[in-house]
Amino acid sequence: MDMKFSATVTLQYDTVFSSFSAADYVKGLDWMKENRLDGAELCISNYDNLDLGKVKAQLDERGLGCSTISTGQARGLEGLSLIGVPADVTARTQERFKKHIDAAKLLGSKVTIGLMRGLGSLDTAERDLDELSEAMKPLVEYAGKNGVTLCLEAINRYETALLNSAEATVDFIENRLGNPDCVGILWDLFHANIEDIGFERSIEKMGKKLKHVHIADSDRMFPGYGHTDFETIFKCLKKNGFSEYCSFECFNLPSLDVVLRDTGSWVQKMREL
Ligand code: LER
Ligand code: MN
Repeated sequence: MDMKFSATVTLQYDTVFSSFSAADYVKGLDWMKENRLDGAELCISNYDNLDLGKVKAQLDERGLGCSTISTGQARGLEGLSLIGVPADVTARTQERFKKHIDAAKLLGSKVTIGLMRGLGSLDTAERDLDELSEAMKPLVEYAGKNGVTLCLEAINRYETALLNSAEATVDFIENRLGNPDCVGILWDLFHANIEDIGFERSIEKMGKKLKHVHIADSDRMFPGYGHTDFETIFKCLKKNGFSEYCSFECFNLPSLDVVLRDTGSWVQKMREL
């Protein structure tokens, strides 16, 4: 099976990572279909006023899947976090992740665990990781029971003290979580450019644990406007049999027009490598 491509679209609150506002998300789905993407990465903050059945129908009508649910908005909006917060906030965060898992089951997608895991600090990193593995236990059990994959995102040191590199994330999954099948890695090429020793080395190290890729150049612009060598990375992903989603999560830079105009042809180029 070949790898698939998606792009970020947000359902409730605007984000710099989407080319469409939340109010215009259906236009975003149309654009993805026109540009022959395979699916949408959906930013969902909460389920209070969300008709998930309708969203699923809108994806289906366009032949689009959902790659993963991006969950981090509720950290800023509601202060949700798995660690470093009072027990009742951890519990509410776990409940929110369970709702994401239910939604992912319906959509046939994965669930991202990014900044909503908590930020930790350099001084307390060991304890923070213990706390995180404890807080993740019920989520891992629930995801496993429901056949949903949780994607732990490696995020650079300027945003969180926990799980910065691909290597650190592999180590956490193997040695602290007990290597469950339902937990994999979201590898963001922007963060990897800052933290990883080498792209190819990381792909090899992650192996089958690599479940989702975020596409952005070294400066978080659209591919080709920084110094990341995408051809080499994508050839290596293919050589390693990667058949999950690669999803655009870049700024609308150098311009919104460039992103809207060039995504389809860039994806085609990567497919043909
Ligand atoms: C989310 O996928 C991410 O990469 C973070 O940098 C967002 O703050
Ligand atoms: Mn990312």
